[in-house]
Amino acid sequence: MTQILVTGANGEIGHALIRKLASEGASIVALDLHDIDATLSGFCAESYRGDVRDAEVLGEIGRHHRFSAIYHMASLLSTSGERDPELAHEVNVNGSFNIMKLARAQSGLRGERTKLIFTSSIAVYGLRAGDLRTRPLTEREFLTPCTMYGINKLYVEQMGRYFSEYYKIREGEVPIDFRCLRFPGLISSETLPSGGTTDYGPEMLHAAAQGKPYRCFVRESTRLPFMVMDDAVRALTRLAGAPRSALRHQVYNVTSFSVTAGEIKALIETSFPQADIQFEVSANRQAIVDSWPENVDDSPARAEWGWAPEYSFERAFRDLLIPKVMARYS
Ligand code: AKB
Repeated sequence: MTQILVTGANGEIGHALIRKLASEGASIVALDLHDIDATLSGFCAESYRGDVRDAEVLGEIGRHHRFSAIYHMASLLSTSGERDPELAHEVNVNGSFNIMKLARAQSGLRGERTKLIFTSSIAVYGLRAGDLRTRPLTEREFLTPCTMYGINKLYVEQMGRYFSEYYKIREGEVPIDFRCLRFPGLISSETLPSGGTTDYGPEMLHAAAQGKPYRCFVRESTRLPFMVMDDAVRALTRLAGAPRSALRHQVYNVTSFSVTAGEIKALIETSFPQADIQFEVSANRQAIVDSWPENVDDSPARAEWGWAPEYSFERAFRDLLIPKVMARYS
């Protein structure tokens, strides 16, 4: 039986994705640096504790399973990457290279292309002072990232494209089927991210729901694209399910709404009027978000595989996030 491997299983996206894949009847193998969360283990056929940098663990996984698809999410995020660029490079690049080798081996063993679904980010863009941040960027412009994380993501995008489309050195080699989404900031009611620079969005919400004060580390006027986790997971599974013949690209932007930190605060305050949210800007983290676009153009995803978010800004907070965090912390 073919299975699906999920790396970074305990992470934000991993949590939501595993539940969704399990609800669709998939047999899931989970990989994470730590023991799989108790809340997830019931959804997985098997789970491994291990590091994507460890070729031995990946070799063992590859010997015991046949994967039709691998969702590769294990990664250090942008702020963590700036704190330790060497570790970020090891995990985000060398770890991804190991996963790519696993996908290639699986394609060979199965005689069929294993899908490698990779989560990239708006961090691949690098705008500088004077560049217009308001125009939605296509997948091909301003690819001059200013963080180690963005550089790592961009490189893995290119490596995936190479192994998917160009690497034909060995006779009879079956290429991988690389598919990649560039995500904006993600907001979930279930989990909190750690080490990212868009974290202020979800952190503000969870702090307000718990009655805790929150000091937002970017300016009130900072505008970035965001998406709720439900839409992110739908985008991933929809891209994975699209027929290869429909796809003309390997890398797709997806987005839902573009809002300022002040607008997020104001909407949260309509449900949590006592929320103590103030702005105390961190120059380093502000510089990171200032290099990212205010919006991205996701028209290729819409045209080629029917992407459309279900949640606008108001709907996401009023109908989904706020009721769920209220129930969670009450
Ligand atoms: C981060 O802030 O590092 C991530 C991202 C935008 O990829 N959320």
